[in-house]
Parts: sequence; C-alpha cells; structure tokens
Amino acid sequence: MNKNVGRVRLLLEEKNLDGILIHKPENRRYISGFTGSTGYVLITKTDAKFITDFRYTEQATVQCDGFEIIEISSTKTITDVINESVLPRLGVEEDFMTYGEFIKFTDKLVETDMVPLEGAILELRSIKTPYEIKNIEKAAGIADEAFKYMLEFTKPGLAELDIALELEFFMRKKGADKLSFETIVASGARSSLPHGVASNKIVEVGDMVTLDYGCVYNGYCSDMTRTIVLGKADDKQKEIYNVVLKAQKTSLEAIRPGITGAELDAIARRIIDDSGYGQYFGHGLGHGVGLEVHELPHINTRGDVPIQPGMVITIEPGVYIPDFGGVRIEDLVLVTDSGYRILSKSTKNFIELAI
Ligand SMILES: [Mn+2]
Repeated sequence: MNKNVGRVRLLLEEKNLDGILIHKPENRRYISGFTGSTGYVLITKTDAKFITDFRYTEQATVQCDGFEIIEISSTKTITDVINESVLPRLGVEEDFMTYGEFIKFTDKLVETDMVPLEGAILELRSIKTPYEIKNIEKAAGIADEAFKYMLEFTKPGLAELDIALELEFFMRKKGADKLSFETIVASGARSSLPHGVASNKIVEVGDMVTLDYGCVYNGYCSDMTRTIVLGKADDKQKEIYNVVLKAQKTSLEAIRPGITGAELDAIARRIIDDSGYGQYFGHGLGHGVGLEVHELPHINTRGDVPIQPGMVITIEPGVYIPDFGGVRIEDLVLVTDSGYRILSKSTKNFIELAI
C-alpha cells in the first residue's frame, strides 16, 4: 500500500493551512490507498481521516490503514465533519470540486475558509516513490510483452479494432487492471491522426500502423507508441521514421535532472524542423505518467519546471502528413540522479513486418 500522508502534511506548514480536503480519485488513492469511487481524505496536523458512506466503510477500513474511518450519511454530511474539526483554513482541490459542491461548502461551512491548493498534490505526485516506480515498471513490462505478441498477431486483413481488442485481452490476461486509455491503432492514411482510436478500417499491405497504448497495473499507468509497416516500407516512410527516431533518441539522451520540459521539446522540434517536417509535428513532446496517464510535469513548450529524479515522463515526437500517414515513437522514461532509465524496452528499429 502506498501512502503519502507525510508528504501531504508538509503542505500544511508550507501553505499555512489547518487542513487539506481531497476527493479527486487519484489524489485520494495516492494519500490513503483507497481504490473505491467515493470518499474524502481530510489531513490535519494531528489527524488523517477517511470519510465515506456505508457502501465503502468496510473497504476503507481495510485499505486506509492508519486512517480514522468516518461514515457519513444524509444526517451527517461532509460539511458536518469539517465543522466538527474546526479548520479555519482548509485547502481544497479547486480544479476538481464542482460548482455545486462549492455552493454547498460555502453555505454550510461555519468557521472555515476554502483555500485553493493550486495543484500542490499533483506536483507531489510528479515525483514517484520506489513503490510507484515498481508498479509503473510492471505496467510497462506488460505492454512490452504485448508488443512482441502483436508483431505475431498483426496481419493484413484484420480491422484496427481486432488488433486493439487482442492487445487489451493479452494485457489483461497478463495481470493489467485495465487499459490506461483507449488504444490507438491508426493504419495507412489514418496514421496521420495523432489520436486515431482503433476503427473498422482493415489494415493492408504497405500500411504504416501506429500502436499507442498502455495498461494500468495496481493503479499505475504505462504509455508507449511504436509505428511499424506491414510488408516493405517505401522511401518516404523510411525517411519519416528516421527523422522521428532521431528526434526521439536525441531528446531522450538529453534527459537529466535540471533540464526543463520546454528544453527537451525544443531539442526534438529542432531536428524535425531541420528535416523539413516541422509543420507536421503539432503536439508536445511528452508528459508525466503515474496514477494518471497524463500528469505533471509538462514536457512541452509550457514545461518550465526543471525535471527531477523520480519523475516518470514520456518522450514521443511524431510526424503526421495528411493523406499519407504518420509516425510516432514513444518511450516511458524514469529520470534518475545521473540521467534517465527507459522503462518501455520494445525495439525502436524500423519493423517491416513479414507478411
Ligand atoms: Mn503518451
């Protein structure tokens, strides 16, 4: 079980708060270990409370070891619990709380002012604990096994959806909780769609096929992309692949503590620009990965935070040419004290699948 109460408690001091109320599912799980769908975590200087309703009290008692479990109902609500605790300044998730909750809290809280946490929990989550890294590595390992299998499975005549379904079934049989996002299988001209979720399209000889997928293991996500060709590649397909691979490897090799996401993005972008394909790389270079498949840090032009050991990020440049096709190559990477370690180990050699 992964609990980060101590890390969160430091924020009380830092932000001059009396309590922190969390209910975004990934933040709640990060702090308490709770995997259910409803509940609040309330952290104060002295207490760690898990507040939920009848459906989840038993589960919370098992999962939220070290927490006081409080059951709420129609007669004892979350605002009653907060009022009992007397918390003049309460940190809340302003980017997750609904307007309805805001109105209710404003109306019912007696001596409590709500203070926006401004993404503080998301920032904490961007640096992974060894427990988290182990789980992400496991998710990445399942995805690697799946890639090998998909190279055997994929053949002309299958629909993209057949490929996506087989991929999901394989990963779940290997122990994945679920997919980390809807699998992208984009073939032929559709491969120019950066987020082309699998469709009814039949994959054909000569198609480039982009597989972008990941699974969740013990709550933690993986994310990887490979592009292959069915049969022999033509010269333009090879050229684009090599440009993207060079951008991917060069930006990857620049990873070290202190460099920013924007600097990494610029390294990849310059290579693609110099090759003449700059206009076809319209998205950011990468993103953080953890309990969510897209989380901090930003690895794009907005990424002004120096990256730190323990962050897990993707590096995924791409070139997408309308009516022709596209290539994206994505690795999942752990930032280490001395540089980086790649967690997605599938080959990046250009694969011309024998058919
Ligand atoms: Mn990604």
